[in-house]
Amino acid sequence: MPIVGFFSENASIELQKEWEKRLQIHCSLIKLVPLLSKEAEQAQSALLWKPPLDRLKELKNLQGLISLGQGVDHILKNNSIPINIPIIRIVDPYMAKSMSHWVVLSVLNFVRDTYGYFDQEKNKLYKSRKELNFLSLKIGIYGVGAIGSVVAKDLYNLGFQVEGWSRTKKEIEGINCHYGKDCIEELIKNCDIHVCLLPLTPLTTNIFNKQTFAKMKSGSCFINAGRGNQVVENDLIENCNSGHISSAILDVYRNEPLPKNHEFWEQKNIRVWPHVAAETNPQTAAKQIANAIKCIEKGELPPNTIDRNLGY
Ligand code: NDP
Ligand code: OXD
Repeated sequence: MPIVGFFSENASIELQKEWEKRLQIHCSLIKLVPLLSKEAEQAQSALLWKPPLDRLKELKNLQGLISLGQGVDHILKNNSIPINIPIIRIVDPYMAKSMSHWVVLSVLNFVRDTYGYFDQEKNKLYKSRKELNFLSLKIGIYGVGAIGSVVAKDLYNLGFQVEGWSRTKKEIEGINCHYGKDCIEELIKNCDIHVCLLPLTPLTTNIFNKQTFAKMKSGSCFINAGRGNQVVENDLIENCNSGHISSAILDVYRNEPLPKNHEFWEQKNIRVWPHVAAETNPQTAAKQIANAIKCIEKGELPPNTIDRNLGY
């Protein structure tokens, strides 16, 4: 019987039960036990979101770690997981579409000046505002992987010009794709709306900083649903204060939950979302997780095992 250690930050026992029920549809023998319980000592695999990493060191039977999200930075955080333990992530088209909805919503709110109209409504002001011509707006998608490629295509189908950036060469119909460290400039300098959907790795940490913001067009919109540590937050605040970045829509932060005294809350042109752009859906993700658990039991490498050298 596969015993799986379960930990999801702030989650209730009900959530654990919900996951167990969903996983048992695909493998009736799977049993989830709390990662911090004695029983977890028998677990060969663990299903995790922001786990206490020290606890993993104590579980000597672990043969594989499964992320409860598409990102794995929460497991790799302090480099404590031995290289021979595979780390598996979710790759779920439901999440890609869900992210696409959030990015489209954010882009359209910027383009149609939704918040400007909300303010006018409060003051009973019936007046048109300056309209942006969407045909001339370029959107840069940083990270065109499982999620970013879907977002890029959906924005293109809405009539926007879309540029993509990745580590390796990509061909996506309708999207002007760039790759490699130096080519990030193509997006930074030429796009009006910047959307970060990158995984957090040493190479993407602090990638949006004073220098990158300075190179963006004045009045740019910045959207981040990748990871908070990709942005130097004080540099973003400075650029939002000066209006060089006219609007920022954020879903992820260096410290989560975003502290109550953080300046982002006060900034008029920054919108704060609580890391909900694309939430994991047990209904759609359970099959691949059950399969990963079965593979780990059999000593096989599951699909969507990350490359430890790349960190994603
Ligand atoms: P993928 O691994 O499928 O895609 C990552 C993309 O980033 C790829 O195109 C990859 O390039 C590119 N990339 C990685 N490193 C670099 C680099 N150094 N230079 C240029 N490009 C780079 O990941 P997903 O699309 O599944 O997820 C991306 C991230 O989105 C997650 O890691 C997570 O942080 C975030 N996320 C946020 C959610 C939220 O609710 N806010 C929900 C889900 C995910 P290449 O294709 O060449 O490998
Ligand atoms: C994820 C996330 O990585 O929700 O899946 O951030």
